[in-house]
Amino acid sequence: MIKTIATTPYTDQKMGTGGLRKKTKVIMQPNYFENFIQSIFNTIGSLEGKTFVIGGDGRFYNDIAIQKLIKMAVANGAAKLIVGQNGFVSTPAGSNLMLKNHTNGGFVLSASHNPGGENADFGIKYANETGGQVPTSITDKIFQNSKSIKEYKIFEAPDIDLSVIGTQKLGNTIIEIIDPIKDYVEMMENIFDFAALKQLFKKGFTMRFDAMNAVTGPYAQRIFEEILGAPKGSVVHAKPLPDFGGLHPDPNLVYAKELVDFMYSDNAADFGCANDGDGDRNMILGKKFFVTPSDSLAILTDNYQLIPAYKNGIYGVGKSAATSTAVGRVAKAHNIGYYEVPTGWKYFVNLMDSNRITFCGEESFGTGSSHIREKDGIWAILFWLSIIAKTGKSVEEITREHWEKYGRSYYMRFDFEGISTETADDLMQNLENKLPSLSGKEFYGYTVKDAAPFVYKDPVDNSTTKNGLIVYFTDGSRIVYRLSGTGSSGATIRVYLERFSAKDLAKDPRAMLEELSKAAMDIAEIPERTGKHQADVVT
Ligand code: G16
Repeated sequence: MIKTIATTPYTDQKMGTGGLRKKTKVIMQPNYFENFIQSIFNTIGSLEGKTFVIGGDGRFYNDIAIQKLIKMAVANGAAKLIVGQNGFVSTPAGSNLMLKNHTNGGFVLSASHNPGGENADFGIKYANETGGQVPTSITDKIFQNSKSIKEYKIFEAPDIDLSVIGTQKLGNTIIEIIDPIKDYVEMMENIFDFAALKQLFKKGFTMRFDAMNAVTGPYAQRIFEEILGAPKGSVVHAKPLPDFGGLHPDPNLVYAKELVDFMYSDNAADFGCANDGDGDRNMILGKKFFVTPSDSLAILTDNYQLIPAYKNGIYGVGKSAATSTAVGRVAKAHNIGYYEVPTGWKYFVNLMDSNRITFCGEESFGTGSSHIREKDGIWAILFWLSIIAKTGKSVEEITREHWEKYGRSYYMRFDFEGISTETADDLMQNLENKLPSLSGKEFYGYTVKDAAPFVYKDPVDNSTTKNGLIVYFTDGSRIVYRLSGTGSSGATIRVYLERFSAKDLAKDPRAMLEELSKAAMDIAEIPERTGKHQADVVT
């Protein structure tokens, strides 16, 4: 039976860079989740005849939220729901299901790389028929709707058993419970040369994949261990847990420490990698060697011809403005399109749909291609393994040869966390106001060439987005400042540093960027305004 429930609005349901992301307890407030979902349904109009994909990364509250979501979609008249078995679907697998089944979009319940648990974070990523997260024009409408919502609809019924694969009906809606891994594996087999990868492992190649107790463990076990023949146990932290076993499932040098320590030990595997909570991010390591995400994007792009799905050519490549310019040099050499967009994967969607780009990436450990409309952690790993299989070279050799050919962008990101929203907004406003006066000024040996906000005009829908402030120096170095759009409380200021060297000086990025980081602190008056003399997280 369809029930209409009266509700009162919340005023904080604005989606950020990666959907709606909040403390779990905020989402658990009475009607909070329901209000948000109904606001989406109200915004997109009748659900009649529409099909959605539904899943999540298995974090705490996933099981309860998914039942509510299914029953609300039924009450609102959806024709069909494609649901991952036990409520699990990784973000890239979800995007694939949306595209493959020609759906109207879907929901992945995840706060991505944020920690999970009752005292941690929960989130909702909402995608439309593109298979990618909706543009700001729609998220703005959903937010407006959420501020005046008065009722929501839910179908009254016992919880659905999500453990059994097959089709059932609830109200007038068909509910298809699927194996969320099968279609994803098929897609990967159509992109990469699996025979060559099997050969690689046959020859004794070793890898460690850290799934961080999050959604991709079972995907990785199926692909790398069962299909490609990597030794059993190559995938660690493989069982998805509601609190990720206490891990912070963000694959970077700070949070994937166990993997990093292993890869820098004398027992290291030939290849190390990790994914985040919902499987869209990746980290790549060689023996005692780390590849920055910006370099990874450049290296994958340079090697596209080695992959069967791309060997006939790629349209172009996109990167977020904060990502290093390394891939720009590759795009130039290959004479392909090159686009710089604001932070957030949704900005790549129009570029992919209009055949402007094939590959894209962000410094925040996201890499992907137009096979779907989200970034894809396992795709990036299979790409790296393919390069290794085809060239016979190690991760370090591949990267060093790349620097030899194209020069090296020394790159680091500094995050200043837990700052009050007011302090962070003031800092950014003050910096923006003084940008025009910076030209010609010198900071620790670096002279400012130009400084301006980053403004993006989408070539497809002509919308403009302002995101971050960039200071350019005369030697080609850059500092990018922006506020995070994914935090669940307070504000995070991100500062991105880049320094180009035509030759690899084989130096530690920290040493190469020491003066530039001092300049970054001074220019934005970070110590004076935040009381912080160093970043909380450096990646
Ligand atoms: C962060 C990253 C972005 C990324 C976003 C969403 O956003 O900096 O590059 O697009 O997370 O990523 P995910 O889908 O993995 O959560 P922000 O705004 O916090 O910098």
